[in-house]
Amino acid sequence: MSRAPRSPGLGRRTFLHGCGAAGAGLLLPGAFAGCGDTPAGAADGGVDADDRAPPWPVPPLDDGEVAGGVRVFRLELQPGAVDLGAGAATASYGVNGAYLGPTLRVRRGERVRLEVTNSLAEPSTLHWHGMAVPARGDGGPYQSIAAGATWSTEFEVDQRAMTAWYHPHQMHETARQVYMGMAGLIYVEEPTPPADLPSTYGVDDLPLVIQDRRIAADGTHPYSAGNTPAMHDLMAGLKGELMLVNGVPAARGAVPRGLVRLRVLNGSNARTYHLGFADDRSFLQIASDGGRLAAPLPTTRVLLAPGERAELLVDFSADAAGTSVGLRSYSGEVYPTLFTGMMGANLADALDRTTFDVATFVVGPPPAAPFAPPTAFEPIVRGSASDAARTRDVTLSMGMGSVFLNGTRMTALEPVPAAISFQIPAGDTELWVVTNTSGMAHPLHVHNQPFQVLDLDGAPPPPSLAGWKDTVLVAPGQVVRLLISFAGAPDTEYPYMFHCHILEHEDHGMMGRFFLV
Ligand SMILES: [Cu+2]
Repeated sequence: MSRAPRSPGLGRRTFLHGCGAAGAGLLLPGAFAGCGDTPAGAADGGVDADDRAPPWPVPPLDDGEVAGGVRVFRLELQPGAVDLGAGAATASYGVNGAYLGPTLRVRRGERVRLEVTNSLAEPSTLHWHGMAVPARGDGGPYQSIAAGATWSTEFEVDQRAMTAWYHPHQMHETARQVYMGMAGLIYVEEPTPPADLPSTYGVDDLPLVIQDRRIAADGTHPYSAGNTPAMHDLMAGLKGELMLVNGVPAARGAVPRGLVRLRVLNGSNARTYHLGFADDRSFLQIASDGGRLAAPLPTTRVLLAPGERAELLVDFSADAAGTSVGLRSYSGEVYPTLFTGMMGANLADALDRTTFDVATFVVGPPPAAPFAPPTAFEPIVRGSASDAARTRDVTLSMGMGSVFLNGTRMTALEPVPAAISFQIPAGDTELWVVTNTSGMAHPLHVHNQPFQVLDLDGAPPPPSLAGWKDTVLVAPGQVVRLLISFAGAPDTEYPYMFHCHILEHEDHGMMGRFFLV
């Protein structure tokens, strides 16, 4: 197993913190690359010079190894133990480490092979969320990897620059396996990095994998061995009050006193975040799930449901060195639209109704070469309903202590009810009318190709939803129409999946499949 290269963001103080935990027999998630060496790049970005803040904790960056014209990544699913702040060991799963996994960097136009070795004592998978891949290489529930086995997929990267991610998609076990810690980011880049955006990993291009956890004083959680989440947690989706960013509780780290690019993934099982800064500063949203927006969007909030990503540009140049800037979720502001009626009120928790802290940025010295905020991107050609060859209805509902998709559930790989097993001619464009009749919001994710949100309750999407998406939050009572061009090769043997990305709902069968034929 090749070691992922160290990222420049893992500097001296992170490793000291991690080493202390490792000395006690635990691996701290921030200490992915182990202890002992200080990366040469740590001082280059200037972020390590501030004595009051450690570098921003990031997963290691993995560029794979190029052999025979193919960029090969070797990923191992493995058990571990982490201290998530309880002061006790939490049994975990990770990818090439104890918790989470490396950030994989791939480039448009190149061939990539992903080799996944399952060193767990149970079957699992890795799904490439947001990646356009052949159905048999999608890493969904039909590509289960037995304990001890190695599975691989090879494909050409043929999509825009964007931020994707990977996580297990094992039938009925996704929520638990992700909760245990298996997830990581995939950076899809153009062949040459963009000159107009900060893109030095771990310095001014920072991943933020946001997860909430419910960890007891003894380090256990509702998915620990021997535990089963309560029915209420399965219905609401398991939420907790401990915020992790990149696997680190109360994440805090330095950023350069300039323009910083944040690649934010909501990697939580069930919680939706309404992110903004404690001082309500404006920032630019530059990308949604599927890549750049049509133009940088000035805003003070970004709503992220489980599975969704956003890229943000935050300007710290006007902040004095040493200033702490909090990242928060203003969840209470969106509570009335995400939870309605008696059912919604019952499925929300205290954090869903309030504002809470997620992470803290500490402003360090200015960068050597400052970036100017971009003012324009390439336009996005918007499709229309008349582009669709046909219309399909997808109804998300809850009742009788369960979740439903088109009135039924996918409870096994076979047989699958016809209402949630679609045959779609490859190359066709379809209009999906997604209706949520329940009292809580559901993020619908469609595998493989991105889609456009045509409208929400008949109104055109706000700019944050007008770019390319692969996961869309559908509010209670809302009707969201999606325009999806099903690119990819026909395969009548292996399907792609679409499902609610509240992982407990997915595991309960709020999921369907489609074949490209
Ligand atoms: Cu759901």
